Amino acid sequence: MTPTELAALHEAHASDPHAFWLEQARRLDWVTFPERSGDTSFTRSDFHIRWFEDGILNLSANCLDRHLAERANDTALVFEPDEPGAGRSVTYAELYADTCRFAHLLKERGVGKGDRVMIYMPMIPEAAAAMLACARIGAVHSVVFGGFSPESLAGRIDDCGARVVITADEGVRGGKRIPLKANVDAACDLATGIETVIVVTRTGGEVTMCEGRDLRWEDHRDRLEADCPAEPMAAEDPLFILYTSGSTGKPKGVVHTTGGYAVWVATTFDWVFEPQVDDLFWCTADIGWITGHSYTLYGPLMAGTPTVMFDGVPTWPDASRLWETIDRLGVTILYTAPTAIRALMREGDEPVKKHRRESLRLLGTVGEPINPEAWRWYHDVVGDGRRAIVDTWWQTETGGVLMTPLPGATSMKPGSATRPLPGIEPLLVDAEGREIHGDDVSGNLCLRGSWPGQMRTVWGDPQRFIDTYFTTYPGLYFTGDGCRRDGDGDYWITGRVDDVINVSGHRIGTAEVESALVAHPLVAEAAVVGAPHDLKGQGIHAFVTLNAGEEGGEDIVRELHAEVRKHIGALAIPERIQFAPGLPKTRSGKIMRRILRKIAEGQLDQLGDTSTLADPGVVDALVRDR
Ligand code: 6R9
Repeated sequence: MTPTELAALHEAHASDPHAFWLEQARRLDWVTFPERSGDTSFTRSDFHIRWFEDGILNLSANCLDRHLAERANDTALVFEPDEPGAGRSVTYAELYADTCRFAHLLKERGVGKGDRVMIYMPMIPEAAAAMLACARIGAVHSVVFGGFSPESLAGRIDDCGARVVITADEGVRGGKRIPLKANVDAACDLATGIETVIVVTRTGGEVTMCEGRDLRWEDHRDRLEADCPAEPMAAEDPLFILYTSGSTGKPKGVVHTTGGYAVWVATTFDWVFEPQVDDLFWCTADIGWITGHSYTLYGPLMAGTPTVMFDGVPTWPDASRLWETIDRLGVTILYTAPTAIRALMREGDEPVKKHRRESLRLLGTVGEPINPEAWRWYHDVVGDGRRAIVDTWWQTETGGVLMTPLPGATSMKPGSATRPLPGIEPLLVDAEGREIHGDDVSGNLCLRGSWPGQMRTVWGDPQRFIDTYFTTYPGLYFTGDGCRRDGDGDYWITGRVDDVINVSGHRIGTAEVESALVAHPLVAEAAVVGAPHDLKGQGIHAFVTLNAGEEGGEDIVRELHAEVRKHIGALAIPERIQFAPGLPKTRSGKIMRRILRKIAEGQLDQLGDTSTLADPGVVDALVRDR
């Protein structure tokens, strides 16, 4: 984009937002084009967020049907499995056919508009078809990352009342098998109401099939009709639920609706990546996360840009996996996470340099702040110093990118997401909720107004949505992120300011880890904080107080790891478990995480005022045992 084009977009939004948003909506195929754009109010008495409310459309038709006339046999997605080079391409016609077959199978099992369907799958083409099939018939998909435990899956099933799970026999990552179907079986024992489990064959590994409940995709695929009409959906009909960790309690079901989400993803995909005819787009995010929804799947499919579905890890079989794959497939845009960049940077330049990466034209990063050192390596070594980097800041809640430099229009700064996209109004506020004006300032990042991709509610708990995001600073959406605006007016996200830890770009709630730890019978109390980690960005540091008379040791550490793996998943296992005789508390009994954070960070000279503690002595013990 040129600076003039970007300025024109900002100007168009400022002068007539209604026309601006309807203009963006024209990117999609609508059954009925909307006359309304945004209608939002964040007041307690009349809270609502609606976009393109009178519009009617179907997202799966926008991803598939619209391409069939002219390019049915073009590549829609490229499956790149764990085993390098063992993948295949899937055309729009093929993806359309499988989507329709899945849609019929779901309908046969009684799934209709508004019903929730869980998807617990590896990154295989059938997962894309399953998601698109839900969208096609108006069912609400809820994808759960394969790294989450059966108990986590069960909690999500119960929360949204799903009756169907789509899974695979096993996943394969980094040469290791993941027992997805067995996990689903365990989840079904814990949850209520699952009537159907559809199992796709990935490895052919042995699984138990439960008569009447489970069916094999391959046993039905060929008999199912490869055509299925797309259900006309109101723009505000829910499209999906994606669970994400917050600062309190169990994960919340973030609800995105059809029209606004689709418009925002299509718009941002176009602005940020400027797709071109010969592009092959590779976003390494799993469909279990929002980035996988918006930019591995929906964004590129809507745009007609072939997209890579990668079912592996960047460091397997070796550190040149990404670069070897880029050369073999001819990838033009790579969109990945800082944690992957740091892990690969550690392996040196040689694994990168031995591949040419000629096809690459643009690099992107997402998920956590990127440290300038990693940014420079990404730019200089991976990008040979000549490819732009889009450092895209956004959240599960925002549906798509909100801040990023735009190649050609914004100058890049290593570590800064720079500027908001047109239509997005960030502001910084202080602890008292006052807006901080001017430049070279820091505060909590909020957003004024709304944009089409904004989440609509928390599934089953609309009050929690309002309480979590709109009460800290009334009238504003609070992101949970801290942020600096530098002297040039560019934004630098400094990380979460709430009790969310960003481990390798994955959001983990401290409350969830704490409740997993205290589930162990010997644990009296636990407090969990984030601490800087070279590769993961943040690691989890857990302070655990055992019951009186119990002594911490390796055995208990192992048991606590198992506890976290059971309740959440291996991704939430603490980096460090520190046994503590007591936790620092105020006289009213509140744990002072500020102090624990400083101890975990090793900033022992910055513990601040400890005089208000009920027992200042506990801090000395924590510092000593650190
Ligand atoms: C898309 C996604 C959201 C949180 C967000 C922030 C962090 C994401 C970032 C970034 C700095 C970036 N984050 N992108 N921080 N620079 N470019 O990651 O969604 O999983 O919901 O995480 O990730 O802290 O609040 P989600």
